[in-house]
Amino acid sequence: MKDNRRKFIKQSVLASLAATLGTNIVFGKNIPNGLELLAFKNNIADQFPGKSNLLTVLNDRPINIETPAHLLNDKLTPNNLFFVRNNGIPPSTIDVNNWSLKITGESVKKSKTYTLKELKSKFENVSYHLTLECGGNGRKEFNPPAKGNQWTTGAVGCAKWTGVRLRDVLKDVGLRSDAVYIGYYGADSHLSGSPDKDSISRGVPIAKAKEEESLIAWAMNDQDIPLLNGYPLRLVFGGYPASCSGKWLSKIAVRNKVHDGQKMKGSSYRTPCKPVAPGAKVKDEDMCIIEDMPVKSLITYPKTGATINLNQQLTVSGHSWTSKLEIIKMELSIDFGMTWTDCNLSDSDNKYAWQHFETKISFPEKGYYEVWARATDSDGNTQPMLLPGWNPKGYLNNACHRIAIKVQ
Ligand SMILES: Nc1nc2c(c(=O)[nH]1)N[C@H]1C(S)=C(S)[C@@H](COP(=O)(O)O)O[C@H]1N2
Ligand SMILES: [Mo]
Repeated sequence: MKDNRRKFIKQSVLASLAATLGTNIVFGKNIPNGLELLAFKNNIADQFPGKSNLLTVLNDRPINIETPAHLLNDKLTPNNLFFVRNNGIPPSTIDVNNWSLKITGESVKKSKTYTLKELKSKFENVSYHLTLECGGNGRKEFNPPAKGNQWTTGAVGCAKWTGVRLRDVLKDVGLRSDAVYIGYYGADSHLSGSPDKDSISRGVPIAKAKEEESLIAWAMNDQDIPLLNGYPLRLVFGGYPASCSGKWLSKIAVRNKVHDGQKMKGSSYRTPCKPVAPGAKVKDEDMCIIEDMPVKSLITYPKTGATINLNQQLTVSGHSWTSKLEIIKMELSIDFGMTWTDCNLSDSDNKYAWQHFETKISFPEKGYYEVWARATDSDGNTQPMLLPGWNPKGYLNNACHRIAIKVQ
């Protein structure tokens, strides 16, 4: 029966929608008046330059966007799918021709400033595949809940980063023997708009700064870094929480003490030095700065909720990463962790690159299953099946990733 009360879209509107989509809308004449097409809903690309519509926006002030697990299946995460974690407001105008980086602080012999052009020409240009993961990735699972962006699994990505080694630049500047830490400053502004406050100013111990893979980078996957990921210049430290990898990098201070910039204190990027009971109040002096990120893995194919037939084998793929040398074992379970099957695992391209796993699995009978994934690294660290230790801000959740599968 025809519903005559429904009002349909005008022919002229339909034509313009089709033109925008670049294709014919097959049953377009049935579109009710006022219905917003899904293709135009939540148009992330308009609001957040360089980012795909398929990402999940957790917050728009500051901008925090995560990547659904099934969109992380690429070996290197494309720029438009890479997550965004901002603490403040990105710079609105960027004069790339006059961009400079100042290296200063108590522990440099003399401050020195480099233009972007000088950095590119003066030092060896290098590329590494480096995984960046926000310390708060997986926060959503903690109980009692932790305040902050409720990241599920998508505050992680691995890209090819190109730039110069931080250690080459520090050597050129000349450090004093008392240097223990570096702290970064970026050109983004504090949410309050106050010019005297940094949105974030974190850093790493000097030994981490001097690692071979620690970069000052200007390119991501052979393109300019997207504005929201720190264009035109950023730090990249694999293996440490991504909060150390300063974006819109304008200044580095070489410190003779642990850097004391914005978000280095209190419960920011710090966890209890010793395990505590869920919900416990932890004294300030009992909190330690997060350094190495824990071993972890992610199933990126199939998407959770997939249905397959009993006579089919299911190909499961994903990535695993660690702050240690490499992942040496990758396993899947379909029986809630009672038994585990080894997966094929690729070598790592370089330290801090994620490694890819793929395997085919079969199911014994029809019904509901969960596929769980567990990585083990070269130091013997492995992932907890359920939640790891609770901490006030919900950092470092490296529990096994799970997807739901229905076999029919
Ligand atoms: N200048 C600046 N650098 C920053 C941030 C920021 O807000 N401002 N956020 C940090 C945090 S908490 C994370 S997790 C990473 C996120 O990097 P991405 O947005 O490129 O994914 O950038 C770090 N570097
Ligand atoms: Mo972060």
